Amino acid sequence: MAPFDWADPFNIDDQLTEEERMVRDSAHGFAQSVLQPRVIEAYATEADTPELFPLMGEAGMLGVTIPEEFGGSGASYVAYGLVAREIERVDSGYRSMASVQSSLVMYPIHAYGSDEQRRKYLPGLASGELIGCFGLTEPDAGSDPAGMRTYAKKDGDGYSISGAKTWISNAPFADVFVVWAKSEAHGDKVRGFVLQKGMAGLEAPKIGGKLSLRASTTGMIQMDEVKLPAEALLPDVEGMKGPFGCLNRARYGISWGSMGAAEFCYHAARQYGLDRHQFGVPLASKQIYQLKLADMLTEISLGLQGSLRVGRLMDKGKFAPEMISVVKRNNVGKALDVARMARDMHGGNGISEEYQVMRHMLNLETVNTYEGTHDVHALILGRAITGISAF
Ligand code: TGC
Ligand code: FAD
Repeated sequence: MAPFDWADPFNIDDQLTEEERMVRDSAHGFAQSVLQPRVIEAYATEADTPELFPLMGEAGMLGVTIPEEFGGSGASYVAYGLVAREIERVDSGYRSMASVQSSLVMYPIHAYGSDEQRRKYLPGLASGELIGCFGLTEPDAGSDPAGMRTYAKKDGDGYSISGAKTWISNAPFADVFVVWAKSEAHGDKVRGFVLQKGMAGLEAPKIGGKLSLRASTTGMIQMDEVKLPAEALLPDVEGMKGPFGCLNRARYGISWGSMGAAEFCYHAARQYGLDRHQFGVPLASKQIYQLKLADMLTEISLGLQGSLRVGRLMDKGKFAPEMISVVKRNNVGKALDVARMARDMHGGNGISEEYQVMRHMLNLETVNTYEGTHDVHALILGRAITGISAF
């Protein structure tokens, strides 16, 4: 018989390689020493913190799966998931900053870009010297990104791109913009373009007043006849499978990250219940309190085990996107339930910034919506189960 660990019920630790444990421990150290001391203030003030990118880069948090020759760590998708989990244990917004950079900017440049584009952008993005953003969503095209209006006209040897993207993480301070548009030169098929800060006609205003994910900066990308050279096109992908291929990676990372946020809330609720006395005994001695902790432990163990399985399949190149829909949808939904329970179990203190559970709860509302809403992932699965598309 093995001992039971309330903090690692299925012994995930035992299922990791030595390298993955090292990556996890170093991500944990970085997140707790660099991110945790800043987050309460950054969230309260909706601060812009581009200075975190070089710190993340130096700590190896960016481009975990990108080969070392381009500045990445050349590590596994499981290692990438472990990094997301440790960063999101602190805040979903910080994980967003990192996962957009790694999965939505570095991945497409590596997978679909020319060798010249890889050499030009990837080392700077890996070190955090350059900051990237990913423009897919538009004011009138969210869950249905194929309805995008952003259009790249032919312009000499290059392109002239116009349109608006909204709800774009990192955009207001980004140097590199991966933008998806319908392209006249390619029969109006969707293509990816790499834009750079400072191009004439390109603006990226901030969206203020968010009540969720306040430690991550979000903005629009406004493009008014931005002239692009031919080399701005990502040459190796055409159609919606381009952006969706990036989303697969980011959604997978979110499945781990959301479990990190849930673990924070579970651990906090456990400790609070042991410390706080009512009716002359610790709250943790009450059956209802223990039931909630048992539900949290169960969902977190199952969620982590599911993500680990999907990560191992990704590392073997044997995953289906629907598998990612299962873990993104389930883990974020369960993390939101765990965070709401933890908020309740803290009583009045649960609404205070000091106890942090309400910040996680509010963040997870965004995480449940972005990268495919909870219901859109149900429809992706419904289509796979029935063969009928209900979008
Ligand atoms: P559909 O007809 O199903 O497919 C069109 C083409 O795309 C291919 N494809 C995929 N390829 C790779 N991976 C996937 N997951 C794929 N899903 C589809 C498909 O094979 C087909 O290829 P081809 O060669 O035959 O043309 O596409 P649809 O337009 O009907 O889409 C349906 C739906 C609902 C699944 C899709 O539109 C969807 O996923 N909507 C959600 C939108 C979304 O997730 N947006 C995210 C924006 S980015 C973001 O939120 C960043 S948040 C910051 C952070 O991550 O921290
Ligand atoms: P809608 O698509 O309008 O959905 C509204 C509601 O309708 C949802 O409940 C949805 O589930 C439901 N719905 C939609 N279609 C159907 C259907 N067919 N059947 C049943 N119900 C349906 N995007 C980027 O491109 N890059 C980013 O970096 C990025 N970062 C983001 C950061 C933040 C903080 C936020 C909030 C969003 C971000 N997004 C980003 C956008 C995000 O991906 C979209 O918000 C998301 O895809 C949902 O689109 P929408 O907001 O237009 O909602």
